[in-house]
Amino acid sequence: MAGSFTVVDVKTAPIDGQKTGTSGLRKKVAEFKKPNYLANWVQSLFSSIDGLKGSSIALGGDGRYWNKDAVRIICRIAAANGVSKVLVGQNGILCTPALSAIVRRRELLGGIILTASHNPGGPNADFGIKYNVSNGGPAPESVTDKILSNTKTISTYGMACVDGDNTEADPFGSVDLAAVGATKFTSADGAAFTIDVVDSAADYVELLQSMFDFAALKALFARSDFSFLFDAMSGVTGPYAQRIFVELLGGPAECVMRGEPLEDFGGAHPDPNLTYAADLVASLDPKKSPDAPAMGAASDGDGDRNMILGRGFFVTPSDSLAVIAAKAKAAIPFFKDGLTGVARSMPTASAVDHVATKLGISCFETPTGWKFFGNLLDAGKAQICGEESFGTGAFHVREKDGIFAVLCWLAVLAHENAGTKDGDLISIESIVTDHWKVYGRNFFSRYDYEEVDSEAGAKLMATVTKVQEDMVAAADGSGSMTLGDFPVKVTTADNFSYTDPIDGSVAKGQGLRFVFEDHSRLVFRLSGTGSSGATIRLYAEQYETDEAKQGVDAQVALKPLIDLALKISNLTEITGRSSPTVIT
Ligand code: VG1
Ligand code: CO
Repeated sequence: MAGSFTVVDVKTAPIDGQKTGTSGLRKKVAEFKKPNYLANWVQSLFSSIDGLKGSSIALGGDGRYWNKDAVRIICRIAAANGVSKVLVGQNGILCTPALSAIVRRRELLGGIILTASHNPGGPNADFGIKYNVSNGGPAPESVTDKILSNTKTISTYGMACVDGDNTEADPFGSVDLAAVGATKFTSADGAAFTIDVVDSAADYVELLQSMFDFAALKALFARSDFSFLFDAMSGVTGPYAQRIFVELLGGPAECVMRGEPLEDFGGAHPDPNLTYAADLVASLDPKKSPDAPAMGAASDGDGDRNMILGRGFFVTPSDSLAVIAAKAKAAIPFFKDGLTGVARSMPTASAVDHVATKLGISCFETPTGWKFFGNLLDAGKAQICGEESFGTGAFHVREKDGIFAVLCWLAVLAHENAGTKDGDLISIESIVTDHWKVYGRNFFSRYDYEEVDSEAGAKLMATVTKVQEDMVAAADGSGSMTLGDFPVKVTTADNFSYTDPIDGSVAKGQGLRFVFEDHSRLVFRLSGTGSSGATIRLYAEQYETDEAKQGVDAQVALKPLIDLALKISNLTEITGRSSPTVIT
């Protein structure tokens, strides 16, 4: 089938507040639906990329409300801007790591992801858009800064229309997004444009199959002492999980819960953590569920986050990263040549640092957000990366990858149990506690105060900055400083700044941190992914090498640090919040 279209320049004016946050532009659906809102941003994006004319790009989203409408609008703007082909995931769906895989494998110019990730979906909830560059990773700040400046000066955007008199109707409306296949169109001045609807899973699943020993994982699934439960949280990963855990690994159909992608995620918050995946957590708790599976896992709305659970045991993302890095070479074929480096975001607990030291490899500390790992991965300086926010990934794509992390843990379990008899499964809990014996335990917790008033958020950061300034001013030159009457001295009190070791770009103001002499840390930062108000994140970490003290509950171990943080920041008074919205 073929058709034709005419390019029309539509008049518009700048719209405030279109700045890309930690991971794309995220706003309420109502905001995105306002006239020209999406079109302004997309045109500003296209105006900032080199090589757009004649290029091919990928497009897909997490299936949330308004996903398909946005796909249609973006195709029209892409055609008007001279893009020659848009590869759209079937039904407009692509999980974030799958989009990254497609961009890389098919050597595309880039890709657009429609997601607000773990934020709720639906007509009254959130929508989001993000651009990934040719390495498959989120656009660096040099690109997002250009997009922002274009949003401030935009006066027209291009739109493919049926003809100059009919600017409403979609000239590509005949394309069935549910049917895989390419449809060609020609513009009035002879340019060709193709919408190619591609299988949402094929490239990505093949990539994962090439990285892991699926036969060994299948053998693990076949053991009677192993069982597995995956919570797709009604997000995008359901069909991918069905394909991998059920069809390829032989798990029972019930091993995927909430496997059907829903536009509003069933009204839930598709964020894989102890609060929002409470049903999964309860299913893994042997006190509540006597038949609790040996392993549980969940991923978020767009499939880039993961949570790993053992029977009655939560693996913190920081520990997960450290264990995967420690076992990668032996347990995962993709890493058989070993690692040259690992990387973690600054607030992430330093568990992986101890592994890097032992392996004699580099360990990089980057600002929050996956875009900062891109250069390290491209340059081969790091192969595995992670964030405390349930993000784990490697150099196979340039996004964090939820299902990849789950496969890593299955591979670790399969490897550790290669010699055990059915019935004697070495558990996830014992793998992690054994890890602590060797490397020490990094207790970690994050307190989120969501949607506080923006002014209160700014005031809190100003208060903590002042505390830091006063400490630094009072420093006696001995290299350590005092924080109130806290018994442990502070060695660093600053606002984290990062210089990219590859391109020298500098990212300032990435979080207020206090590092203590015993390697404990407190970090304060404001979220860059919220759609309204401010979300304050408080991170606490404490290192414990004494085996006898490693079994304590993290909240108990971290209480003195958290109390200190609340006191010095005056958080309760400034925000009016006596407790956080979410603790992870
Ligand atoms: C949060 C996390 C960060 C993560 C980002 C995107 O950002 O802290 O680690 O990379 O979300 O994750 P912020 O600025 O709100 O703290 V996702 O799953 O939204 O793509
Ligand atoms: Co996500």
